[in-house]
Amino acid sequence: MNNPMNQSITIKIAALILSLTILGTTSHGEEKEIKKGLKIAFVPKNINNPYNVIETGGSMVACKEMGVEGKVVGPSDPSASSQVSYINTLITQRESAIVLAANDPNALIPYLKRAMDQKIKVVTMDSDTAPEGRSIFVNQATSEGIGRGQVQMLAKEINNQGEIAILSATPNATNQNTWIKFMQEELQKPEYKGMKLVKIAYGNDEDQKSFTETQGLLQAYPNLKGIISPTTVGVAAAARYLSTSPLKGKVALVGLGTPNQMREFVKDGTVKEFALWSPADLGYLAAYAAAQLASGNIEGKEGETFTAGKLGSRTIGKDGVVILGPPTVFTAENIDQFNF
Ligand code: RAM
Repeated sequence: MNNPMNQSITIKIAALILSLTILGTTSHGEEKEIKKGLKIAFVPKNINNPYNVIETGGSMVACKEMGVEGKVVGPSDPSASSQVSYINTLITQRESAIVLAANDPNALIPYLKRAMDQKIKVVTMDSDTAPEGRSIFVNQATSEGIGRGQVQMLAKEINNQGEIAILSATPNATNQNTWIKFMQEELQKPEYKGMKLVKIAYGNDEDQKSFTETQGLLQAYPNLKGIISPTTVGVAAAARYLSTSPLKGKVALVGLGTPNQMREFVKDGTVKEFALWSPADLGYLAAYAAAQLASGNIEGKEGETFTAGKLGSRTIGKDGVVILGPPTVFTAENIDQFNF
């Protein structure tokens, strides 16, 4: 029984079983550790848009869960030139990662490349740069689905007939411009031949400018039947304008809005439906992606997977894109179930 030879065989078998178990778990993608001492900075398009506050709020929740030191910095106007000085400062502060909602697809690339050259990981969320400016883009949903979905929503309300306009955010916003491209493609379909896009206006994600632009659209195009506003700031301002105008209920308005900003306009009949994803979950997912990159667990390559706390496992797609999930459509029936 106490034969030392037997004992050594038993120990070797035990070690073998243990190593097989560890290998087994690894090949099934166990939760890889987040490095200690990471510092991640979040730079939204601008800091005074309620959408961005909710989004980066989600990022901070994720940082807390992971034991990461997170902070939010950024300009008050959604322009790329205003984001530059924040990026430069974050490079000097030697952050582990920068998570950015880009106000322009190209203008920030030299600065982001400088960050990446200095081993700072770069992730975009909400609004992308060209792929060479970052390792991962955390997209809210497929851009194609968002863009085409907006046209389909409006078409339903106006029976596929009439002049329509788009009230966008800033002229250079990567996300809105990508969605608009897919809206224009969707409008080429034969079933929409009775709909005509007469104007794309820009409210610059400023409440007052979006309000005035809505007024301008309605005055310039008296036959306008519908507006698509794929920005939470724009759609809320357009709804506020329409809600006190004689055109309330006559000109349809759809878009991407937060339930809390849109609730009163759904209740008073100005707006029938609009869509959005959870901005907090978007910020949360981007924080996990950045921390996993900065921990060396992923590189941003297609097919890699990583875990993102309560959102579970995510796979990186083509061009380093990670998708949050399909948006929710809000109507009078379900809006009170949401509070953000
Ligand atoms: C605004 C911003 C943001 C966009 C949402 C839908 O808050 O432009 O980038 O994703 O709208």
